[in-house]
Amino acid sequence: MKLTFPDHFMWGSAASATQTEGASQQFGKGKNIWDRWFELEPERFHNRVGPEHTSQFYQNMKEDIPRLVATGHNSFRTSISWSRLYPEGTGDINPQAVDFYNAMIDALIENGITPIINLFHFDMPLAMQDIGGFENEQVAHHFARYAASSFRLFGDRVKYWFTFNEPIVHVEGGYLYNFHYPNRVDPQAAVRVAFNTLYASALAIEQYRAQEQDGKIGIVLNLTPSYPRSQHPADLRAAEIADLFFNRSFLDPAVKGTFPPELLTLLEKHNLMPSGLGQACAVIQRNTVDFLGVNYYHPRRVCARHSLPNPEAPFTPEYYFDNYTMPGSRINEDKNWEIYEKGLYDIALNIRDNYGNTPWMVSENGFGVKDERNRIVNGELNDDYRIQFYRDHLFWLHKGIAEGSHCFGYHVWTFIDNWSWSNAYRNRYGLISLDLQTGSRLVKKSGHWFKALHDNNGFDY
Ligand code: BGP
Repeated sequence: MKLTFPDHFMWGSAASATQTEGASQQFGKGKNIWDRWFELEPERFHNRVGPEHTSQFYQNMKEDIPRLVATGHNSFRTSISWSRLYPEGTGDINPQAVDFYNAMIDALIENGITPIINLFHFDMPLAMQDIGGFENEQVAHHFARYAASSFRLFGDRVKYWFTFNEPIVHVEGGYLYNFHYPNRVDPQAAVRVAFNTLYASALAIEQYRAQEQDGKIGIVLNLTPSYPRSQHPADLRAAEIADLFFNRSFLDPAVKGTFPPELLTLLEKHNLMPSGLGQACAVIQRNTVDFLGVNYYHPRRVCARHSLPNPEAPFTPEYYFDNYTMPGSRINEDKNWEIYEKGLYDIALNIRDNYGNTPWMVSENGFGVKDERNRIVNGELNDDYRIQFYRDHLFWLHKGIAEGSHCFGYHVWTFIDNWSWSNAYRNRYGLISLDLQTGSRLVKKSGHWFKALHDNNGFDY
């Protein structure tokens, strides 16, 4: 069966500034929270590899961009590093950053690749974190100024923008579960950070529209469908609440401009509602997205809690459910993530039916593998497992599109194996394998397969 995708479908991959650029404290860049955390606790990074040791896109950009063409890209998402453009987060612009991003955008376009530019991928400038990060509403305004400058500098050529990548992740990591700096467990702060992030996103969208640039702006959300263990009312309720906290908390305000009333009720019940939100809510309501990016790696399965929660413990959404491993599920053991391709179809229909069929793209989907360099034989890396993963997800995506969901692109994570936060190079995801010692690049079998996928705008399934 030949699966063909809509005309002008966007094929490509996603990456981010801090994960690829290297030169993390050179060429005028200010520190961000990753530079700081690595200085403080290098042992929390896999093999003690920090943000300086990335694929060095800053220096290799001119050679790497043709590799995008060789691996089937007609579009590519990366981010601007806020602390490279504004070393202090606000104040003066770093002219070297302007030169670098101009050269990158121009080179992408010269190679026939549509640039999709994101403004924030977990990388808060340290100077902004030092004044409270998104706990401080002022930082939302600084973000909007940085966004407005980016539109003014690059918006003549960049026509697809994202404000944030997976904004719930810096909330979870930094303020609930301790896997990002500032490593706090503070639900009150988490809610405020989440709220001010949405406010910052809406302010940036407002700035974009004010510049009348004839492009589109959206947000990337990691929508992880919540599946109940069973149809028992308690399990169904658990799944509904997980969905409220982990998906609808950002999806509803981003697309509809409003928060799910039940989420607000739950936050009130736990005394977590921030005060003084009126004006910011109006900004969020007025500035919904033109389109969505959806990152999908794995589903979430939940069931009713087996024990009563401790009412005195710091609140986390798990107050209302237990995570659940479905017997018989297929797991990527290297990540301990379930593989469930149909999740992409369920997302497609959810957006079609409950979010006004907003245009969207798969902005990340990928398969991380440990010690993948050991699989190189005679100079080739035959990552058939990854091709299988893409094929099966694309089958379900195609079905969702055939049934009317308005998806216009599919990006994998990622282009060249890249540094991934505290996991560093633990899990390799690239279409191209990176030798950490020499920096040399090797196109994996999936990279060649992706080129054919792009050239045929589809594949035989
Ligand atoms: C996504 C992030 C990416 C990337 C990816 C893989 O959620 O947007 O930045 O890191 O996950 O992550 P890991 O290497 O930790 O498996």
